[in-house]
Parts: sequence; C-alpha cells; structure tokens
Amino acid sequence: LVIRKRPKSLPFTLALVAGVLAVALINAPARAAAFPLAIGHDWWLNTNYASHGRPMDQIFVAIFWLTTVIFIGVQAVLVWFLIKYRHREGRTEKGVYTHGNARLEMAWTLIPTVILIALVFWTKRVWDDYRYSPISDDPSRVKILVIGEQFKWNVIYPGPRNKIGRYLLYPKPTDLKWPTLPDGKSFDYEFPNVPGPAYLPEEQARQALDKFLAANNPLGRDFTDPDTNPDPAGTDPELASLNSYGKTVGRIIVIPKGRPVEIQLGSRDVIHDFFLPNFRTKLDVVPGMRGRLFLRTTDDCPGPREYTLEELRKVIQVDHFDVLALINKDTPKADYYRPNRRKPGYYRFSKNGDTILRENSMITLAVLNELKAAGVEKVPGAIAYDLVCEELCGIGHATMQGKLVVLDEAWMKETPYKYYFPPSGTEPAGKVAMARN
Ligand SMILES: [Cu+2]
Repeated sequence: LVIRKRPKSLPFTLALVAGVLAVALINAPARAAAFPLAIGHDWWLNTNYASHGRPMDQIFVAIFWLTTVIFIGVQAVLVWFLIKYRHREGRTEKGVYTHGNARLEMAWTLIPTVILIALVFWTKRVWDDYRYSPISDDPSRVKILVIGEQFKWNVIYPGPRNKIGRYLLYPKPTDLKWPTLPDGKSFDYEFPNVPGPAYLPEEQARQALDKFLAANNPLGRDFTDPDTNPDPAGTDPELASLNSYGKTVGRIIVIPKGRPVEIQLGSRDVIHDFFLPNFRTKLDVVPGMRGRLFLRTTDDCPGPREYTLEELRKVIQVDHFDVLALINKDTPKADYYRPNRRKPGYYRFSKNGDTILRENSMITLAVLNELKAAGVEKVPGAIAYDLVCEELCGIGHATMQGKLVVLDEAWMKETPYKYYFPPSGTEPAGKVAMARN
C-alpha cells in the first residue's frame, strides 16, 4: 500500500459518514413510501402486491445502492492510484511501504461493522414480519394447502369450514389394515378375505397399494379424518368433490383480496420450492414437513375487472402475464353452453356455435383475434400471477409452473370460487394483521 500523506481526520470522517448512513438506512423504511428506483421497470424487481413485500424491497434497494456506491468508489480510487503512481522516467520521489496503520485499519474494520450491524437489525425486522407474520395467529386467516410433485402443483381448498385435515399419509405394505376409500369403506375389494397388506407377500402388497394410490388417493388424503371432508353434512355434491384429485391437480391458486392467507406446503416426492415473485413469498417444500407461509394482498393489488381487447394484448404481450377469463351470466355477449346432460355447463364467448373462450380459462393472444371477429369488446378478467418452482427438482423443473389469481369479494361469491373458503365476514374476528412499515 502506497500512502504519501494521510489526513489525520480520515478515519473520523469515514466513521461519521458510515454512522449517518446507518441511521438513514434504519429510518428509511419508516419515512419513505418507496425508494426512488432510477432503473427502468424491465430491469428491476417485478411489482410487489404483498403487504410484507414493501419493506423487503426497501432493504433490497438499500443494499443494492450501498454496495453499488462502495463498488464504484473503490474502483475509482484504484484507477486514480494506478495513474498517479505510474512509472515515469526521472522520477526521484519513492513510494513509502507501510507495515500497518492502526487508524486506517480501525476505520475499515469499524465502518463495515457498523453498517453490517445496522443491516442485521433491519433485516431481522423485515424477516420476522414475513416468516413469523402476525397473520400466523390471526383466527380469520383462510387456509390453502399446496402439494408439489414432479412436475406440478396440487391445490387443496378448505371449504366453508376452513379446515384442510391430514394429507400425504401413505399406507405401507406392513399395515395390518387396508386403507380407507373416499366412501369410508376399506380397500379390500381385490382381497376380501385378507385383513390388510401385511398378510400378503410384500411384492403383492406393494402392487395392491400402488394401485390404490394411483386410482383413489394420489395425495395421501386421510379419508378417516373428518377435516378432509369439506361437506360433512352431505348437502352439496359440488362441495363434496371440491378436493377430488381430478380437480386439485394443476388448479389455479385463488386468494381473496385483502384477507389474510395461510399457505401450507407439502411434497409428494422430492424437495420443491414454492415461489410467488409478485408476492415476495418463497419457501422450500420438503417431503415430510408442512411448511407455512402467510400473505395479504396490498390495497393496490389489481382485482378482477373488465379489460378491453387492447388492454389484454398489452398485459399478455408487454407485461407477460396470463389473464384468467371471468365470464358469467352478467357478461355482455356471453352465452351459456352445456354440451350434454351429464356434464356441467359453462358460460362462454362463441361464434356460430363454436366456443372461443370459456369461463375460468386463460386468455391467449390467438383468442383475442377471434374475440374481435366475434364482436366482443370487453372481457372480465383477472391477472394470473406466476407460481414457479425454484428448486432443481428434476428434469421438468423449469416447466413446473402454477398460477395465482386474486379475486375480490364479488367474484368470491361465484361458482366455483364460492366453495373455496368461508364467506367473508363469517370468520372469527381476528386482530388486524398488518406488516409494519
Ligand atoms: Cu419442483
């Protein structure tokens, strides 16, 4: 290190700057609604719609600018030294090789220490708000169970009683009794005289149980647990089949706007990672463990609304979001269609009897042209945010995607969403859970 002349007050000046910076960092989230982001939208974080996300973004931005300023400063000094002390013919002045400088070393140790301690306390506050959210003991929170498997997401809703019950419990070849079927009977129809798989040769027992799981219970739902049944009164077949496997697999996650939400996570096979970029929510999904995440949408989170075809084009092409079509009896130019008596009907846009777009499906660019040709001007819809797996869980990991849609109270009263959660206002009054910011 070459230093010719050092101002005596340098460490004190630097310590003062660091102190001011640290105080500014700690107080910044309390004062500023949002940090000014000088970098263009496409280069920056995507929009946050979770109440705990704003303080998270602020700490990210602060660390980004702190490290950027220090990086540029260090590089500038480095270049300045290179030029100032370059080799020149006839130069008589020599560099001084120092063997230590207590003040300077104190300065470059203490300043980062102060900054890092400030960041520790700030980070802990933001982390606690996210991971140990006040929503976690809010009795009015609605629950959702998401089960990952190679390579898709299964979504289970609690129904009006807000109960999920036991899942991911799989029978073993050593069990003395056959597992229970959805109708409450036991799985013994292939071996009526055998009390359970343990009484069969192991290979045969495995095959029988594999058959049971594939045909009756891929998610290991415990049919003896009354909490897994959303319709214990047996009043509504639609409600009773809410979480049948055909419906849960690949289903869209719907969350009610503004209500506190608990997302429980489980895995059927390997470790996955549940990541909602627009909701600053991310947690590994580990087999054998029930993960829990909490979120509440911000007030400015867009809910369902009517989109013109041009707006839809922009959202799909420029913002890269899918849009869920929300079509019902009140939608202009929509008609009701029921292909046959055994299947449920649905609302749709059509031309000459052909379906162009049906309710509860994703709007694509190709559909927009057809809608225009059919004279449709506006489509009610809701933005479908991405759910991605952020773990290298296998060869199909990159395509393991789900969608999350935020619906307002009016749409939560429509079929099929009305079956998903207790209606708003019926939940026990909870304390108001808000992210501190
Ligand atoms: Cu995965």
